[in-house]
Amino acid sequence: MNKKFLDLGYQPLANKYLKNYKKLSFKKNELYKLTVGFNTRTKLVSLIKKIPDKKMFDSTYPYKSSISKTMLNSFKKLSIKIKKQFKPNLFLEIGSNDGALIKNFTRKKTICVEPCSNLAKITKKKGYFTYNNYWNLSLAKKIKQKYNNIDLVYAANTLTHINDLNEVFKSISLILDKNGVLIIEDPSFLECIKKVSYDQFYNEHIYIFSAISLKNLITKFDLEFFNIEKLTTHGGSLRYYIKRIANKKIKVMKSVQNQLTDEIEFGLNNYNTYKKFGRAVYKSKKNLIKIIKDIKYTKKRIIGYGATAKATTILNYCCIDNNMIDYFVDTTPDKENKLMPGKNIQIKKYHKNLLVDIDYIYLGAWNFKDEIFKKEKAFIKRGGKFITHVPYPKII
Ligand code: JHZ
Repeated sequence: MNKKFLDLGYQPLANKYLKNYKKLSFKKNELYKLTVGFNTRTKLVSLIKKIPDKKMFDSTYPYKSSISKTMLNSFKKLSIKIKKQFKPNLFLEIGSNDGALIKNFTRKKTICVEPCSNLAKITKKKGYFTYNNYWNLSLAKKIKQKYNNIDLVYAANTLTHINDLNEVFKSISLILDKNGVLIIEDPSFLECIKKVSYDQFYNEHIYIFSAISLKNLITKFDLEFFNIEKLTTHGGSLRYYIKRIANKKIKVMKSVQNQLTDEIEFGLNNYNTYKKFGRAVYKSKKNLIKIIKDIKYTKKRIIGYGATAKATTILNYCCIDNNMIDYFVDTTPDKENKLMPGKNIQIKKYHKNLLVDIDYIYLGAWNFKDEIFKKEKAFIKRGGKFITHVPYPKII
């Protein structure tokens, strides 16, 4: 049974940046109720109202994984590990985006799957074989007819965006070699709850996995974890290494039980933990609004840094508009001169000069705090301050 524990109000689609301001309406399906539930049987956390994938992932999807050095480094490191440890014959990536990971592999040995045609075009242009498709059973059957030696499947920040998880894993199981390895990485719900990073919830993130819930899911497909790595990316993620249960050549590492134990001890099996998180979110909202209002009372200027999907949740839930935040800066070309979804806050193409007479910066991309702080030494040196809501609203 899916029991609600969080209500983030009416929210627009997170990655739809409009050029001109318009008041969105839920009657016209421009705003959707964003509520989150915990399934007491499967332990899976999911949005209660799910949006059809075609509405979210289309030919205008703006997010590019290559936009940050942090992600490029993380993918580079992983590619070295994959080549050394698994030596794959044929590598398939689900949700290859702009090829931030795949570019570390040779073209002959790779297959990309990407539903957004603007992104699929990028990897195609670079010479990587790319299926411009959603990941589903009919695509998996097509791939299976052509290839029978896919021994590594990888998906980062992708599977939690797909509604039918049973179909997702059935499809992976169909194409994966019997000794093959599946690697998945996604934000960790344990980290999300510890950091009260409720902005991980927006319409694209249909699910947030815990190791407990993912274990329950993959077991149905005769799959099991053999390693779980903790990552600092995207605010604290887990990288799950998965194999078929029947494959005894690969040993299951201690890290698997360690993660499961940590989650059980924290109470992730328990609905009360989720209800407590819901209350912490409400408190976080109130405190963030107070910080921003107090600053505005002193007539100081605040801008946003990183027009993230996550920031859409914050702005709309906390009712923050351009009376509070003057504008956002962002390096993504497709977000330039557009507005934060649901709000009248403009996004400007990042330039150092835009920070010159600014007193405070709200960190929309708090998950890249280290990278941003390194870049904005001059702002910090002259006394500029950052505002964040993670792990609790504060000025840094
Ligand atoms: P970032 C997206 O979420 C959507 P978002 C998606 N659903 C998902 O799961 C995650 O990515 C993985 C900008 N930036 O990664 C670039 C700067 O301007 O936190 C991006 O617009 N300057 C697929 O949008 C944004 O911040 C910088 O120096 O929440 C970061 O977006 C840096 C480092 C970033 O994901």
